[in-house]
Amino acid sequence: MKIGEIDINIKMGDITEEKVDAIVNAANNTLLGGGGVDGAIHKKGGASILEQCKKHSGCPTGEARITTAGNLPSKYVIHAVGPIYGRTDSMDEILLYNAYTNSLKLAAEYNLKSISFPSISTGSYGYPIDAAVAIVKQALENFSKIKSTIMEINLIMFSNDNFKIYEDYFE
Ligand code: AR6
Repeated sequence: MKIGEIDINIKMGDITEEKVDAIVNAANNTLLGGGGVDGAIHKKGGASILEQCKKHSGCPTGEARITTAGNLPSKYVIHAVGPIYGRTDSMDEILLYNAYTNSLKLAAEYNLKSISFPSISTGSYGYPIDAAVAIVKQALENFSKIKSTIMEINLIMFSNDNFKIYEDYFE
């Protein structure tokens, strides 16, 4: 489907296998790795990603930082930090929105064309997928109104349940 000029693809898969300009990591404030997507990216991507992450000295929630992608097939990794659900009162929505929007803005600053996102915050950070998908769509719609180099956004789902929820919502 398209949102504005941008192709949006909802797919099942492992984000570490995406051959795109940038994959987004669901990172934490330290940017020093963890489990889930973060663990998979650092494990497959190798030590050069961690070396670059260390130089960023962390990342506030809702923001994003960029590194190259080491041994991964993408060119860059954008490390975005989503909120831990329920910790920040009414700030969860805006922080998740910011994590997506700031990742897209950073990709555009690097003149990138294609980017793949995991479902940020909906794993160990506990954000309900039905609430998250509405925020993701809003972020993509608003970003599409700004002129940028981004032509393709892939939303990579790791479970059939999440895939179906995304497909239903985006339709
Ligand atoms: N490809 C695509 N999606 C994946 C993959 C993968 N290889 N692996 C897991 N998912 P999570 P969060 C899905 O927990 O909730 C880490 O420890 C997963 O099923 O990775 O933002 C960090 O260091 C879920 O739907 O990220 C942080 O401390 C989604 O990706 C914390 O977890 C996000 O799950 C961040 O938690």
